[in-house]
Amino acid sequence: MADESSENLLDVYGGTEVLSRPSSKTKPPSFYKVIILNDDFTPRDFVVHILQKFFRKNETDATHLMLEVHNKGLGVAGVFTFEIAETKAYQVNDYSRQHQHPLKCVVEKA
Ligand code: TYC
Repeated sequence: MADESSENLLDVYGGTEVLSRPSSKTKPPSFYKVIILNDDFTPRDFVVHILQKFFRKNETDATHLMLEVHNKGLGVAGVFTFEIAETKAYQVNDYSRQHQHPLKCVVEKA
């Protein structure tokens, strides 16, 4: 992907350099939810640990979210730009597998 700064146009106007960019090329970032799924085997305290380690929740918020996921089947751990969401989901799934737990995260457009 081209560096954003390389797309800037350099205008020289009255001795002053002005950086400008065609407004039609700019688009707002899209956001993606990292959704954590319930299962019957992952220990509750491991889920709380995941929410603290990868999603920077405090223990109270992590415990509330873990119980919501346990009761409803799924919950939103966080909302991020695409690459960060994909990386978080990959890291959680990998870490859970390394610890022999079936806990899974998925990514969905917000
Ligand atoms: N249902 C699990 C249990 O009873 C706990 C759990 C909560 C698992 C949330 C996954 O995303 C999850 N041990």
